[in-house]
Amino acid sequence: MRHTGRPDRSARPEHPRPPATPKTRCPERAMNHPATVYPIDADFAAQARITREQYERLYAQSVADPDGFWGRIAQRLDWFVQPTRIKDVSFALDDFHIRWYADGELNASVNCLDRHLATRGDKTALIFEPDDPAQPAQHISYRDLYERVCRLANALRALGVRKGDRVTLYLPMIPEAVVAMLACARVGAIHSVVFGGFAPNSIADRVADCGSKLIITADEGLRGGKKIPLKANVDAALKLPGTNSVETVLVVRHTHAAVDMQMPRDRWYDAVVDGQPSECAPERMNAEDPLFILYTSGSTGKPKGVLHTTGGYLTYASYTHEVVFDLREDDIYWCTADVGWVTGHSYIVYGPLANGATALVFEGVPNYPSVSRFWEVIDKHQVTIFYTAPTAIRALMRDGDEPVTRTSRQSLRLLGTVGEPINPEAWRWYYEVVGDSRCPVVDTWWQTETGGILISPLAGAIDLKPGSATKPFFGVQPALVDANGHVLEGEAEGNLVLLDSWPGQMRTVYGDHERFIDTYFRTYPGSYFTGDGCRRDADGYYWITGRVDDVINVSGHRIGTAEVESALVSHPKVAEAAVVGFPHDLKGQGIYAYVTLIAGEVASDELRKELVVHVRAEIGPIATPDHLQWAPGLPKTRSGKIMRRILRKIAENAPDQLGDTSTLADPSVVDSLVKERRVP
Ligand code: 6R9
Repeated sequence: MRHTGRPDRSARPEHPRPPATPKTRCPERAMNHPATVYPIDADFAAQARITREQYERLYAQSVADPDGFWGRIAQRLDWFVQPTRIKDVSFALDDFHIRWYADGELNASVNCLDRHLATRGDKTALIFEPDDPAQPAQHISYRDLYERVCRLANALRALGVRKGDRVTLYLPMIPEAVVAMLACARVGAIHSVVFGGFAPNSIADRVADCGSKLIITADEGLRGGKKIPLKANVDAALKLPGTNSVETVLVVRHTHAAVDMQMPRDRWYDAVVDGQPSECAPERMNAEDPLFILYTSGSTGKPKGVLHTTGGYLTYASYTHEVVFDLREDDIYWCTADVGWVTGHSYIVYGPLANGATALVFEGVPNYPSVSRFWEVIDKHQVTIFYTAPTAIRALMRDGDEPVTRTSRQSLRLLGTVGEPINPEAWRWYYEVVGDSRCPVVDTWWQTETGGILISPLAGAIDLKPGSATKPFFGVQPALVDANGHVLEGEAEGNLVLLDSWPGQMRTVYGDHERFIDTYFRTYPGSYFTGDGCRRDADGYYWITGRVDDVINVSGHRIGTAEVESALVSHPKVAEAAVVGFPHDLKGQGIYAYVTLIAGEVASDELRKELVVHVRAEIGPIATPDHLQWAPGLPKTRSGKIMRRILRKIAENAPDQLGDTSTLADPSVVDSLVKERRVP
């Protein structure tokens, strides 16, 4: 969003120590609550890649000898130059560095394509299932994908894109999105995928931050029968300041809608790709050369450009994909995420394709044309592994069992979830109704910053407890700390940190290395701070309780409260705004905004609607406030800091738990906010 300079949020420190008392949304997550255990399925374990004994042994090895372990794992990739330096990491603030495989050279697109051609050239790499089920699905073989990527990579080079240049991708969930990512990787350009649901201001911020030279978009997107004006949004974004770096916009013809083409800037994708050779020499990349930037929300300021590099990220994405999903050669694997999120990067594109898997790319939504769509697609393409978000499960659960049970789903053998804590009730429905009590569920905890899954069950090795992300992946060393930074042992609840690095870890915030260190390494010196609260039970299982910072997780999408606040205050009638999350049945968390108007402005339902529309236009529909309450005043300390703890309690409708309000400059504002609360 654009910053209007009013009011200044930069005063909020980036690394305060959050209280180690994350809120609990389900009883199983609370201390001392016995959880149901689903023992390892014997049939599954009999053929699983990792058994219980192997998990224990490999985990111990991975922690005792990271160089030996990760050196061996890196052999799964094809390298131009084999790495000999494996792990070179220090989280110490006076000697901070994170490097993996630093003397290795490789190319990610070669690993996802070229090396499969000899053995898997005709194997389907991507199955494309369009938004409209009446349109034909497409099967794209590894050879076909390779040729498409090479043609686009040649076109990018012809347009002047060189190693290290940034390219923004603003595309629907269509095969070209995958092609574009891999074509960037082939020529060494750093892609920055911007989710198709973001508004022009958000595109402009992300383009400006990384100085993109080229944008690839489509005429329109299509989701649930609705058209999304992607090209028009890019046009609007490029009128905003800071976007002059963009020389070229490539436009994929998707819906064939008429769009404005501004010559010579705008070019049709098919026109530049046609006639390009179907071979393209890959750029040799150092393992630590950047692969991509992905913007994600933090607790302060504008979204940060999370930067991942080539060797460690690809090793980690491909290895976790194989082990966590227990991948076999004939699997049909479907992850329902959008490539605009990290889940799409690691577990639709890089992990599966590096592993030579068949991945389904779905353009649509779970409830179009009916709420059986997911299950129909599973039957249609005989999907064996299905990976989705708790919010989708909760939404579909509302429609009852029949839309599920009228489909077969016999092909399924493993289910996964990601993005937010799953409540045990939704877990059980997923397990019993969707998976017919036959398919283990892997609840995978990770973050944009971590590049791949860090905590998850391995279905052949670890008993399942609904709602728990269970145990750390190889090489991952989680710890719980209290507000003073003391590491808690045994059964405990606290803030989740990671004591050491793993190859998929982000390397920096693009253009702001200090912000990277400040955000993740200064709160608990010597450890990476995740921003999540967590409980460890007596069996050593991890239960993520949710964010403990000012990040709201709406339907698995991260939204910074500061972003929504700055969108609100950019409206001329708004003096001040404070935004908090509150528990929401379907979305996990909803967005609750408190707004103080400029003196003389009159609160009305029309203005409330106008402000909601304004936020959508500034950021995008995912940031739509669920509730907007007029606040004649906000609870502030005498030094002027907003006490969000109190606002959270009011939004949660727990006015009896406001705690100490004595340090407020004017305690009476709290009473009036409680009285005026918007009852959902
Ligand atoms: C992959 C992804 C990261 C935040 C993370 C946490 C929440 C993700 C979760 C989960 C509980 C899980 N989260 N997976 N919480 N159980 N299995 O979602 O990345 O968009 O960066 O979000 O999502 O709060 O910190 P990202």
